[in-house]
Amino acid sequence: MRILVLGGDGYLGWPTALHLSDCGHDVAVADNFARRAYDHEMGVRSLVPMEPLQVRVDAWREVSGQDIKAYYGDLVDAEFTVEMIRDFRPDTIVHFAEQRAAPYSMIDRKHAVYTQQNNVVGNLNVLFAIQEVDPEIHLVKLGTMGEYGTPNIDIEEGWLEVTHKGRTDRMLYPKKPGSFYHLSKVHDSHNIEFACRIWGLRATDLNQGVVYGQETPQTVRDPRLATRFDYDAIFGTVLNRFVIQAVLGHPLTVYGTGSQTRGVIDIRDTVECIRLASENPADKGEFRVFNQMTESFSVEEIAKTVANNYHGTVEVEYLDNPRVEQDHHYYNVVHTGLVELGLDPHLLSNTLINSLFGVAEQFKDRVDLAAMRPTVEWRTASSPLRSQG
Ligand code: NAD
Ligand code: USQ
Repeated sequence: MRILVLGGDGYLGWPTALHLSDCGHDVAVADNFARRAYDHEMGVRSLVPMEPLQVRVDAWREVSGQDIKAYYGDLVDAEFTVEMIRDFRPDTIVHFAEQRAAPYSMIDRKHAVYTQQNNVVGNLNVLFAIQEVDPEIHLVKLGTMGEYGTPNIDIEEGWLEVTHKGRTDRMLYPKKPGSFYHLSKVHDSHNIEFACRIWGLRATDLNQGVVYGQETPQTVRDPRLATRFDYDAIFGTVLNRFVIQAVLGHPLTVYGTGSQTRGVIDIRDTVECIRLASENPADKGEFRVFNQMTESFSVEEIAKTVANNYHGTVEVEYLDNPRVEQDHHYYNVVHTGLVELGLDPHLLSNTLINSLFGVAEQFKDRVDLAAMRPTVEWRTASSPLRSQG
């Protein structure tokens, strides 16, 4: 298949492009390097050093003999988006290219507006470009489990059968997201479902849980193929943050009671889920939703797993939760769709955590400890960043 990976320079987009290329697909990536610019804005950097995209692509050619074409441009630029799709003529578009950090979207008005503009307009441009160039193209879009929030009923895969006053309908599952970022994904889902309904497009929305891990079988083939490892309080995700904190002898920063529960997934399963969704496209006119997570844990359980697997002493610090989120809530998620397509999940095991400890040990001297403490407060409309105060 010809597969275009939007956001192909990112944490997940790059390893996904390598996995798809390794499986024999003809792959192109596109990116505007916004993520590298946020690092400059926040004064942080990936724990693991990353090469520029062109060096990565050249290294992959050297290692595998496979070419990955690279497009540089912004999806918010409609002309760029449509011309790129016309040029590459993909069978499938995998769309990762959004601002993805909840804390970044909650810094202040400017960052909330940027996040929603970037994500919602970029996604709309992709939908219009598909309709214009070839409505048969299958869109595989990265959504998030955080679209649902933590309702007091089971979370289904995107749709819910509702009986109300004796009548029944199949409706989009109600959403209760927890940040302006998560809200941008809800808006995207509605726009995609509408495009499927009115234009007959085919789309898969992958509501992914929190990703952990850093290495895949392809990225370890050469250090130049490494993907990023974010550990700072804005972009770092919880398990990866706890791993580097343990290695540094820094207390694990559990927000609130740590009883809030999230769906999680290993990065090696992320790339495989994308392959499965791409090779088994949605039907014409179908808005298909999968919950892309393999297990759920409370934040406290994640902290304990990391602490129990580390050879040294690990402390846990319970910080006042800077976010507004429910604790001690019900959480039961249906996530059978991708397993039915063939996913054989890697569950959170000692092996994975141990390999992550190894990565963190190797690069711990690159850590900026000041970037570890949370600075973004959900309850205020403007949070001072450390560079400002
Ligand atoms: P990332 O920030 O590392 O990668 C996103 C890439 O998209 C970056 O390289 C960025 O430069 C690019 N990009 C952003 N806006 C763009 C635009 N307008 N035009 C072109 N390129 C643009 O993020 P990630 O962790 O790889 O996440 C990828 C996707 O998966 C996101 O949509 C995110 O919401 C979703 N997701 C991530 C996680 C996670 O834990 N990392 C979990 C669930 C869902
Ligand atoms: N948390 C801590 N301590 C920390 C960091 C986080 O207790 O040091 C807690 C948070 O309060 C939250 C949970 O851990 O309850 C997850 O936080 P996170 O920062 O790891 O993840 P989140 O903000 O939810 O966002 C990440 C990705 C995002 C993706 C989402 C999937 O950045 O792109 O959409 O995971 S989900 O959580 O399913 O919505």
